[in-house]
Amino acid sequence: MTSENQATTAASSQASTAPRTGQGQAAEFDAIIVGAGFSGLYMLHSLRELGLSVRVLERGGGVGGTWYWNRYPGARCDSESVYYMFSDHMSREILDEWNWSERYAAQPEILRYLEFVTDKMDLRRDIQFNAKVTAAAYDAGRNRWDVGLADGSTLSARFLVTAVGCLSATNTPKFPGVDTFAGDSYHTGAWPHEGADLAGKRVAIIGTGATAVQAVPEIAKQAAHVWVFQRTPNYDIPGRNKPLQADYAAKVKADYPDLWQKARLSGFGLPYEVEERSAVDFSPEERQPIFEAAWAKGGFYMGLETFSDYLVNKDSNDTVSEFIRGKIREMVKDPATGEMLAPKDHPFFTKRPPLENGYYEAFNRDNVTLLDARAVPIEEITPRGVRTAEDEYEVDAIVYATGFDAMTGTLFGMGITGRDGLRLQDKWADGPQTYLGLTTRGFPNLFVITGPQSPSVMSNMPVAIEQNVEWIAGLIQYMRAHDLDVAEPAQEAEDNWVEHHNQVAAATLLPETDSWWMGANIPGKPRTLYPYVGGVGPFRVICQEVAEKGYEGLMLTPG
Ligand code: N01
Repeated sequence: MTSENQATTAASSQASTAPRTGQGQAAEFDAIIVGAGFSGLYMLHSLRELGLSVRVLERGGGVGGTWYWNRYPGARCDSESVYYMFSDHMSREILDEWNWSERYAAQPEILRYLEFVTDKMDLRRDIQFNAKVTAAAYDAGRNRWDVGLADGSTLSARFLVTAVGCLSATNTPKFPGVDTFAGDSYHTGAWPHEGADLAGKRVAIIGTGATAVQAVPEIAKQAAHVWVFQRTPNYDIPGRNKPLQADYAAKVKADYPDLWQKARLSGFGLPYEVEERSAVDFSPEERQPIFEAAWAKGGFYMGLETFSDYLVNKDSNDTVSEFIRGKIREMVKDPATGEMLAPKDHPFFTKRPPLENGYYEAFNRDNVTLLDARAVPIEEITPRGVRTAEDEYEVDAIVYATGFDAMTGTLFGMGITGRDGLRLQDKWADGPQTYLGLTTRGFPNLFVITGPQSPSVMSNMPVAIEQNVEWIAGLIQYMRAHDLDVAEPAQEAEDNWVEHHNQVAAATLLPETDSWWMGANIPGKPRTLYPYVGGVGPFRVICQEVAEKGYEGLMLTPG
């Protein structure tokens, strides 16, 4: 832990919102929130506004969540910075005051932003750092959640809100010999705070997802040689990162009221101009300039502002997929490497398309070698490096950019137990069962922010998070106003939501592709689409209607 983090921890140990504690009893709160990233910070602010006593439990030594842990070289957001922040719903003042330096902010700047928000909103005093939740059990008799920490202490609360992020449980494949490597091993999602010295080193990077696409160009600049082990190539779109122009930033600030509203009602939480049209209704000559314009603009415009049916129409998707393959072949000098980097086994956007800033160019360097880990899989990790069926690559460091046990990994790791001892992982053994992705039957007063079956990762995250948090806070406010103590979805409401979620998923091309969105990256994980793909705006409307009907679908009862 850094000295800065130690200081933070000491300061935070004095929580301000006075818990009710008797001798030998657990500290009692109205609400416990797990996680101090974007979600946990806004949830804390919202519940404090309602006058609740709240404790945030954060396993890290500081705020930031994703941005606290993911400190690998090149880490930055893939949503444009001006939309990757809290809206005026958190604070108009912060929105006005904060200025981003780049089109896509890098990790240190996003972390600084979250620390700024934390201090500005005076949130730190209710956050307990280095507090890893190991158990959370619902006691129906007391209508309370008892929460146990790794240090043996316990706390309890009426409401338990998980704000643990979608990508917080790292996944390191169980290669034989993984623990025998004599050099340095790093997972991008748990990067050392003091950094990793890769200068002049021989480095193996395993994985080619959005993380590796950011890390490879930066590591290649320092390392003696980099071997990239690619199992599946992706459709990487140019990010075209650049310093943020002051006049552009000023215009966005002036337009924020409209832009946020547009983002909230959009498909993916971004205020882009989406034209309802299919690529197949245009001739190749008509499509080309549309593709070229989006390619030149950079960012998710390629997926969101060209044609609107890529996820439901394979023929339409084929046109954009072929366009991107052509661009990749153009950018990479060695034709064989370019061909290896061109994805052919899945349609565009059925895996999360990474944004690249120098990824393809990195393969034009003499010190970067692409290896086909699909054709020649990694067989084992040895004390010297990585061994495939054909060769052993002797390296000084291995970087695992191998992703996460997304969306359920961290939740299951917290030991959540509901009514009658029901464990969350048992209830969801065949896949998540939720009502709106926010609640699940058998777990009264448990609320999940950006959980499975809500838009979550299918959205620019802050927009999805604000909607989730405001809905949960609205429900708690409603319960207090009506002297209701217990909220739990009715079986029928939950069944209907799961069915709707599955129907929407089945109407898309997404289930065909092996992706972490489908749970396919973790052996044994139920294969289902984890995020809700019906759109951020439509989801918001559904949730609003539920609230307007007195939280229809939830059984709300006095304690
Ligand atoms: O993880 P991934 P990630 N042998 O799961 C490979 C978000 N994000 O950390 O595709 C060999 O996408 C695996 O291969 P394959 C974003 O939502 C956001 O890169 O399964 N290879 C794949 O190439 C993103 O989608 C930002 O065949 C193995 C890679 O490891 C999500 O995080 C920035 C393997 C894992 O890719 C996750 O991205 C970065 C094996 N045994 C990331 N096992 C922002 O913008 C796995 N792989 C904020």
